[in-house]
Amino acid sequence: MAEKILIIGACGQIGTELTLKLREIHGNDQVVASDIREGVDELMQSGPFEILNATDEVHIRQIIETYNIKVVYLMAAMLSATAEKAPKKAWDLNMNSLFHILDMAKEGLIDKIFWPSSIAVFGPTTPKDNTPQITAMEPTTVYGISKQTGERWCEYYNKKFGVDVRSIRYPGIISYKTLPGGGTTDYAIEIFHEALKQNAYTSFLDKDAALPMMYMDDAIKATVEIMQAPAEAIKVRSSYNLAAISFTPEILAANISKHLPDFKISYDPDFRQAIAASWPSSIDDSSARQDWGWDHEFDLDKMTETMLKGVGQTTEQTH
Ligand code: AKB
Repeated sequence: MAEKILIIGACGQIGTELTLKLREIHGNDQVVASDIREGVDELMQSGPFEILNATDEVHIRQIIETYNIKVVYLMAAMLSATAEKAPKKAWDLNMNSLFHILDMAKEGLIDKIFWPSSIAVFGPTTPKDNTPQITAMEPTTVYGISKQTGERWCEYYNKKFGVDVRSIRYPGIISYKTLPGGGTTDYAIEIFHEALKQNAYTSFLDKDAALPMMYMDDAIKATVEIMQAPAEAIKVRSSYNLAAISFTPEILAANISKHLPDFKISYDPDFRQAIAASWPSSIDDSSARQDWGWDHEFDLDKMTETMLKGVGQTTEQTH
């Protein structure tokens, strides 16, 4: 029988699309979605759902035992910008949820874990361009510190206890089905909504703040592929660098202008600019490409066209 899957944080930006994809692959009843709140109709109506606080160890165990879960995707986390406003709460959520799942795998209750890391593990002392897999990592945000610490614990549980935990350092993920929640890279989504609503956008990052980004379909493809790869192919047990496209707000705006010639961008950087400035501009993901065959499909043009179409359709539906 196929292994049952639990997604914790299923209603967030990545969790929503990941749940739908895993239900398509494994069957709706095989994939249990959970979150602290309910999600979009498509997710709520397509399979089992449980309200779950990711820090509630007793409740997680209960769900895992009830559904006989063998694989967990732990997508719940407080992202970079929000975490700066509630550092202790962010640390509590990001770290305790991970420990609960790692310990359940150590006990043999579950067989496999996916846990997302982020480009936020890097900091001002990291080489900015083509950031290597192994390099200086001195994150300056609470979110980055929690992800770097999490990576160390994942590797430790793998080496010491044989826990099969797999991870990717997501760049900024761009999508339209569910809005992102409190990240520094969120401008690259807001810009599409505002461009279609009022032909103008004020960016909270500087015009030349280059960051690594990826369209959602590529992020989901990577997540599914790393989990399907044979265990011996996954040589990095902290987290893999992953890359697709890199651009600045100015470059993205110019690309949107190809479709909306009157579109205007202005800049009013806030505290998120300092976070962006501490992160890489582009990423070397050759380890992921070599070890488990990662390859991206969406370039800047394809992503821009898909976003304009997708955001346009969702806006029409809500009016
Ligand atoms: C954020 O901006 O916090 C996230 C991330 C890069 O992990 N999108």
